[in-house]
Amino acid sequence: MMKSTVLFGVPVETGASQRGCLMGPASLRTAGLPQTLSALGWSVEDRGDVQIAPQEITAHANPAVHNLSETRAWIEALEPAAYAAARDSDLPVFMGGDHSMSAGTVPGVARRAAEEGRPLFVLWLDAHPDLHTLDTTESGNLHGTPVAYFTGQAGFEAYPALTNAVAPEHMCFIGIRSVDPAEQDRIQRFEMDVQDMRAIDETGVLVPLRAFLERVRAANGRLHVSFDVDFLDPGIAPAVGTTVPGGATFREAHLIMETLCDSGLVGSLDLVELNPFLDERGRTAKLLCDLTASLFGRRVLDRMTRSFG
Ligand code: Z70
Ligand code: MN
Ligand code: MN
Ligand code: MN
Repeated sequence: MMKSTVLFGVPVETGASQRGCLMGPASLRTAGLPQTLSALGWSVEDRGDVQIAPQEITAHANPAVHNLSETRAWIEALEPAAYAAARDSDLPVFMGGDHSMSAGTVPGVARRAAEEGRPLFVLWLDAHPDLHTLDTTESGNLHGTPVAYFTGQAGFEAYPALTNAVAPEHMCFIGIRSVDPAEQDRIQRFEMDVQDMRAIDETGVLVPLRAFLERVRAANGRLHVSFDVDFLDPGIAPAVGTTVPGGATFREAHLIMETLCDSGLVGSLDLVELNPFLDERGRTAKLLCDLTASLFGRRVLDRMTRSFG
């Protein structure tokens, strides 16, 4: 039976500090993402872009918070869209869009996991843990809040009520290298599995990744991967609003995607924070396509039939 993927675009940029992420889905399509997955033998259905209606401004007790009503509306639109894509295909891809969209996609996928009777695990590949609540964010950029929201922390009365939270112990973060004090407190309080860049340098990416995948497998879990462009080093992925030096290399990122592919555990993927306005001749969009291809089964050599040695 042919494996299937449902794609949709999320042209949201109201969670980010700079404009441009709304062009992310168009850039991924121009780079050939749907055709790349078809060529790997997948059945591909592109459902187009999710849209929201124009919103009125809503104030919040934290005056830094901005674009709150847009974020609410995106969460309300994305939760059912992600749920349906996860129900209808083996490995849906949510093409962003800034990272605030994961406050909608992850709960949607979590609802599907609950229906299957499986726990949802989330691998967060990012320079940032995105663990602010609406009360602790200092920038007010709501792409810094999705993980605190979908793990069920207090302080999200202004977001839609959460139906299916992700257990904090079912999270794994890799690539972290920019953490605010309030986020640091939450990481410690909830004993979340956070692999910062120092840990990656000490052990390589495979040690923590394999340990996490074993936990997912042992729990018969479903795995969602949320891939922020700033996980990558800005030298190979310039199309991102906040560049943080010391990111993942081309080879580390491919190795992670190939290992995830081999695990067979991944049930959904976010591609977020691509800002095509800042790209150089489409190179970041093309790199995201290639990394997604590795997750969908592209490999350099067929290791089963490699014959000498
Ligand atoms: C910082 C904040 C952030 C990008 C997430 C950064 C948040 N913690 N930036 N993703 N690109 O403003 O809350
Ligand atoms: Mn992020
Ligand atoms: Mn980030
Ligand atoms: Mn558990």
